[in-house]
Amino acid sequence: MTSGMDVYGLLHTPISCYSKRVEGDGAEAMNASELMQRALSLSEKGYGKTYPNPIVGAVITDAAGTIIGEGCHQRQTSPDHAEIVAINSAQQPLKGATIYVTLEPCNHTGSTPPCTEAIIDAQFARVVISMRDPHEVASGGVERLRAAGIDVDLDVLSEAVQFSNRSWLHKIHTGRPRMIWKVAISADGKIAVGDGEPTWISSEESRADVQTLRAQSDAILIGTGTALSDNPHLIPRNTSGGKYPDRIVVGLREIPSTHNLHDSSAVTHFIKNQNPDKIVSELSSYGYNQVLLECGPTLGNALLGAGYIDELIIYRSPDSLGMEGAQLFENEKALLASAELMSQIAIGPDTKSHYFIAKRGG
Ligand code: AOF
Ligand code: ZN
Repeated sequence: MTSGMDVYGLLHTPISCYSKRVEGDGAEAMNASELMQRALSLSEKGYGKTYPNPIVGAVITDAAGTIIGEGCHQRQTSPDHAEIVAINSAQQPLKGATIYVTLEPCNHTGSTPPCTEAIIDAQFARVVISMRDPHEVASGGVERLRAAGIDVDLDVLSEAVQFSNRSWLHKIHTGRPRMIWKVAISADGKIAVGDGEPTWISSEESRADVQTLRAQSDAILIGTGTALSDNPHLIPRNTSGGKYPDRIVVGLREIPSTHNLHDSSAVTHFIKNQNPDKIVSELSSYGYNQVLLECGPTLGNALLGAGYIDELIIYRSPDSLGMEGAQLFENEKALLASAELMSQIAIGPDTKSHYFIAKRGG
């Protein structure tokens, strides 16, 4: 178990932008891993804004080690890859410069020309890469750059970068989005059973934290039960605008056209099916990297039982519900014992625990 502010404790909280700037003759130059850390921080600005593409950041230094350009990929506003955004931000010639990029530069013509060609044309001396690109269509960048006489270093900060891009990597490897089930439960593992009115178990602080989770996801999924009883909007409150996550409503019941989910603030897909395989196959067809589940126990446990939940985020309040509540998980003790606790932090009066369902390497 890890807790607190290590790299795994920063889940869904972008590592704040590295502020150390290099001045003068480069005597205090940031080392390769510090520069890659900066590229990683930049890439995280893309969370929720790049699907079906990965998050990618890039930093350019001159021969003295001074930062002269940087950028990240934000597909919703521009198809330009991070390398091109960084190159375009530089105000000086790039001959002999080094580019630090979190993902191997692409070697294909897709929405844009190959980044390898732009790097070769600009006469970079060195390319430092965190992780290689497993996406077949774009791969081969390292070989292309080396063939052009450019020095290429690999695997700088690769564990942290792979972790930050785990949803996209998961999609590339499995063909389906990474699914994160977020739940709020009482100290005794229960949810309120009520009269249809939304009942908040978690604190205001936890509910504010959920807004960040929403903003960093490509889609938010609920069942028709939640849609009918809570009439949610599912729009993150603290984003700087841009496209909001798609809304996915699963189940057979009709949602009246007056409900908030029918408004035009975000795309809504209605999946009229209760079969976990069918639900996930439709989600996969949309190309999402990450889907946040805010559904109730029936749908959540069905997807969990079918092996489709990859991560669990539990906001646990200090209060017990006793007889007033119903157990959320079918067998909480067994579930949590077999999961991997990645981080545990206090949020207001609540405890936020983040689990991976399948243990890494297990
Ligand atoms: C990105 N941003 O900064 C880098 C990417 O559809 P395309 O043409 O934009 O190509 C997407 C692929 O390009 C993506 O899956 C990844 O393999 C590679 N590199 N993609 O979206 C970037 N460097
Ligand atoms: Zn590219």
